[in-house]
Amino acid sequence: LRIDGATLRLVRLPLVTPFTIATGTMTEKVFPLLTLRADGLEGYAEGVMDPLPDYLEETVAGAMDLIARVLLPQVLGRSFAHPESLARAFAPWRANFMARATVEMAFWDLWAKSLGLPLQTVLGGAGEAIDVGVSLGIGPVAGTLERVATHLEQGYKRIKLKVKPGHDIALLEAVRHAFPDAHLTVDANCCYTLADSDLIRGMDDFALDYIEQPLAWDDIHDHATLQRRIRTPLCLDECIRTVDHARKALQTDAARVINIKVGRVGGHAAARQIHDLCQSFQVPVWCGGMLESGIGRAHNIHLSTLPGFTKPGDTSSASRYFTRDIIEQKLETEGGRMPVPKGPGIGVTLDLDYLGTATLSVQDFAA
Ligand code: OSB
Ligand code: MG
Repeated sequence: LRIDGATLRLVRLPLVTPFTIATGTMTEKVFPLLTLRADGLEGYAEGVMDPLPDYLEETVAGAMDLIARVLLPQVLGRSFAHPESLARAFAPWRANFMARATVEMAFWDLWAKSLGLPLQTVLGGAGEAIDVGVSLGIGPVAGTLERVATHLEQGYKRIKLKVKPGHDIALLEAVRHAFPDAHLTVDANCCYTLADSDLIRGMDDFALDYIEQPLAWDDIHDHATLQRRIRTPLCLDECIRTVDHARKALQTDAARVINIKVGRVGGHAAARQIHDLCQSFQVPVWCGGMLESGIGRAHNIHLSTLPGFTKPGDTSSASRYFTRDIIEQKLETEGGRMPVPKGPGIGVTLDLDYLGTATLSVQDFAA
């Protein structure tokens, strides 16, 4: 399949409600949106990096530059028989897995469309819908209790509470007391250190399914130490950017669950390898999110149909994030299940009208 053109947009979508995590508050989603073209078909993907290096080291500006100046020139006018050979073209570069994923994922969509198959089928997944939960940002405890109640009523399969120092044990006491049977987890986005081990051990009292990424974004070793001190399983997110990171975490018992974000690990090829590796360790995985638009969400949903994704993911209804999405389809859950978009590739199409309004810049590339 020869890539004969590309369009790189910078897109901005206002969020319905601000989203606060340990590292700060987001009020809008700004992201690179890439279109790759071949044989009259289009493949789409978005980058999951933030404007500032507050989740991982990548930034929107850095990724836009790398995609436009380095990665696209490497693939334009070239033929790739399989997405894995495209991923190999990027192997010499250091890190920048989110920028690579943007190009790699758009090619998976294009390649699946060239075969006339849904993305889930070419990835090895199956099924018409996936189980999802919600990720609730940091806010006053009373408001969080209300949001937990409404989302449980809507059928969401798991509630993930964002925590940070000073907004942790009291929150868990209140939520667990009000919802004794809820499937609960927490996500700390790296805001604790091993000096907080006693506090984190205190979370063992709340029957959490797992504690997500309590320690530093680049420190698998300290997570292994922490896991020896607590009963609740640790789930790694930020620490896992490559298959090798996953291997080291599994071999050292630093992660008993892994949050796979396809946009964080360089794309679907690596996401699937991490999934396979976790299966061989009998470690469950689930698909995280980065407040993506419908394009990124569709990719996440297809990936989530692989058999090792046995825990509910974060790809909840698009209407929780945006008043209007940049795709024509509506990605909404029904009783905590998100339907897999049908048709070739990711199965969703751009709403070019609204995309025009939401676009900050456009660059076109020809082979
Ligand atoms: O750590 O999983 C995270 C959102 C932005 C940055 C990091 C994370 C998150 C979420 C929200 O938890 C997931 C979503 O609803 O898309
Ligand atoms: Mg996380």
